[in-house]
Amino acid sequence: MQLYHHPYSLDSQKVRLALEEKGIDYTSYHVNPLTGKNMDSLFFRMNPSARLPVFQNGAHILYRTMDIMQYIDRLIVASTEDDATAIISRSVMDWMEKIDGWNPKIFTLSHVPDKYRLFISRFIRRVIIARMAEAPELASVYHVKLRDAYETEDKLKNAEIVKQSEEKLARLLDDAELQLNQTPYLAGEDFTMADSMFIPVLARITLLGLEEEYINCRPRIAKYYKVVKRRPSYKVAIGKYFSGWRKYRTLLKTLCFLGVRNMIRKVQQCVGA
Ligand SMILES: N[C@@H](CCC(=O)N[C@@H](CS)C(=O)NCC(=O)O)C(=O)O
Repeated sequence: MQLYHHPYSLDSQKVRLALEEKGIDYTSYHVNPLTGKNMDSLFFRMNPSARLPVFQNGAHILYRTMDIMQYIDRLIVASTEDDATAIISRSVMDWMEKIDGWNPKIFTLSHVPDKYRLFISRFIRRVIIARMAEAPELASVYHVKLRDAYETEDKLKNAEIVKQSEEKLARLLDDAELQLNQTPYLAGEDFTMADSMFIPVLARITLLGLEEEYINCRPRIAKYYKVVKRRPSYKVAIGKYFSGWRKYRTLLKTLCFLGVRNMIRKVQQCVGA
């Protein structure tokens, strides 16, 4: 089994947590969307949405996080005698759908300083155009991604869209706070797929430095977050990349790559001029 993912991708974190929790072994391929690696024609041919994560088991390729999560659960069913322990229950599924219903893109980008966001957005648009020239037969699908990038910039200028995304997150967190007042985990007494999907949302809030506003004011979530961060799965899928100085190392690697690329481009422009 192969997983194409990146530590920065929130949906990738959901799947990696689930795989760790279930003890499923897989080959990991990093595809950094911030450096446009998801636009490389080889990956793009397999996955024209260019979105992460992608899960492959032989000829079976899955592109939607919800599908991957359910597939992982079915893998466990197939390998255990006790079906009852592995089939996703209605309440777990309800939480998974609710969490999946919040798209972190606008929320995340609206909290990144304009200077960096515009730099990366411009860089990715250039990557798409370059890849389009290399693989003209994929031009129409690359065009969709280009349009996507412009549309995202437009959405970020629309205060109402940004507010809606914040409000949707706040509602999700309020519901979770109510639930965690009654049970230790989102869907009951045990850690489930719903928790694997929820923890990356909390980790994203932390990464953006918004814990005070979104987590600490909700005491049940704050307590739950402390508990789940002690799980080995959290350490492998998230903590390893984002705790303490490692957070800067992960970011630095991306920034170095972008900086060097930018420098090369400027040199090429000078030489060409
Ligand atoms: N196929 C995914 C979509 C996941 C998604 O939007 N992934 C983001 C990272 S968390 C991504 O790959 N963005 C890069 C892009 O849209 O080009 C799903 O249905 O859950």
